[in-house]
Amino acid sequence: MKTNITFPVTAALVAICIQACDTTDKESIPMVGVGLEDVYFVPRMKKLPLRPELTGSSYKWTLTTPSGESSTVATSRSYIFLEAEEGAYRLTLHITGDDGVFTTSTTINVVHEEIEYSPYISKVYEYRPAPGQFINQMPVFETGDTYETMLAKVENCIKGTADELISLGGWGGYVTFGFDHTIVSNPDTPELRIWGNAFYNNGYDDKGGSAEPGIVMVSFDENCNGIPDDTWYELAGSEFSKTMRGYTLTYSRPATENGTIEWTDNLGASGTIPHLPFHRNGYYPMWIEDTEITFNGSILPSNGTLAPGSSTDYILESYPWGYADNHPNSEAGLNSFHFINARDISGMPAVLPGVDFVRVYTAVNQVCGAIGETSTEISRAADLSLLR
Ligand SMILES: [Ca+2]
Ligand SMILES: [Ca+2]
Ligand SMILES: [Ca+2]
Repeated sequence: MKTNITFPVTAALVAICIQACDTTDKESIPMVGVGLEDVYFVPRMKKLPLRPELTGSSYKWTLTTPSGESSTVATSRSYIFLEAEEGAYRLTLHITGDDGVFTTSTTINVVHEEIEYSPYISKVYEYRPAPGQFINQMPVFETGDTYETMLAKVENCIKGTADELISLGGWGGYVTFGFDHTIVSNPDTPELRIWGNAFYNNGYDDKGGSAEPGIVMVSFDENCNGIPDDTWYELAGSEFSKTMRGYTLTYSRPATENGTIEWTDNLGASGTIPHLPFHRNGYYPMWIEDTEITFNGSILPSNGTLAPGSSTDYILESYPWGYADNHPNSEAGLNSFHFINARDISGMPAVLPGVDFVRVYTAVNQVCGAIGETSTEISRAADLSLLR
């Protein structure tokens, strides 16, 4: 490789595009720097997307932290700077082209946010529950409600510390939420906690009672548009090796509001969610006009078993770790989630710089006698780094 040869451009012609990547304000116009800025300022836990206009055959971004540690952080043309710790970071980009290597550097000052972040959910993006005994109840559907009004109700339930449970219904039903900042990945400790309503039965030796495990998925807003339209990753839990991916299930609207819910899956199986005598509401989401609802995802083995000595009472056993609504809220560690467990669609480990969107869905497909279908509930979530 030739050295000591610069590109036939000057630094003034190199544009590092700066896009204000604030998921709370999609209207903010990207600020484009023409010429290389010496200094940038960005709040902690906010993304700073960087992309040179200069084209090369390869790129290398090297970051030096405030404590002086240097490492290569990207070898792609674009790089999204994201740091949780305040301080001055030195970023260098090497672009290799036909005529040699062009090098440019900048200082990025990570500063404290102007308005203090909330550790808790700030926005609910989607609520797509499957049918279930608590659907249209948690939250309550009222005449005139639409998808938008139901979404607002769900947000009121789980935003901040409101702590009102929402139900996701049977297998596949989900909710998608986010925070007022990016939860930055931390290889050393779990980053996310989710609250539900699981409990252990007294007198039962193993951990179990009402565990309704939900799979947690995470996504990084890599196109910086504030919308969950990016790649999703499943957080592997203790049952990952027994999890079947690529499961698809379709529920049909019953002929009458209080009718039995029928479903079919992509394995050729079919079944029902029977209507329980003590939950008289309709089980099919009443704001959904489609006559079928289809979900895709992973399915966990069933966790319901008949209680010892009983022919009617069920124990829903807790899986060891890695699922929402699977252990009581008093078990903080067992309701915490670590992004190092992210897996891509083929089940391979994936490294995420941070998480902007979290999705939880009911992960078992079972009906347990008089307690009916198993349905994940959640009431709150938090960025653990802001609770320490
Ligand atoms: Ca996006
Ligand atoms: Ca439930
Ligand atoms: Ca539950």
